[in-house]
Amino acid sequence: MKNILMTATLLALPLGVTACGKPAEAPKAETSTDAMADMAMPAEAKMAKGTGTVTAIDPASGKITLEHDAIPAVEWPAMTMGFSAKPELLKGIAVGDKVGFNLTVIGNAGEVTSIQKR
Ligand SMILES: [Cu+2]
Repeated sequence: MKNILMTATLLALPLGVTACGKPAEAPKAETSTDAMADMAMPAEAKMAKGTGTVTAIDPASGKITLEHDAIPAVEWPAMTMGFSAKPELLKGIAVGDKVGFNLTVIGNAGEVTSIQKR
């Protein structure tokens, strides 16, 4: 009986954080954790357009959370997730706004490069 309970507990473990798109790619050898080094890998970056609703925003730290519609260009289903964005892009944007936006996507992370109210 004890073994059955332990098995059930293991199966109930959370499967990890929600992330966009395909399963994580195999880890690549990286010698630097510097953000600028990551940005210097243009082969990994994809451009995408999306639409959605702002659910949280933090202009001071350059973060925005969007409940976005599906983004076929990067094979993302609709979901709510956080993006980085330059603080000046977020001026005039508020929680609840319906927006259209452009992204630079690297792996499962996206940076908003432009955003407009719809
Ligand atoms: Cu997403």
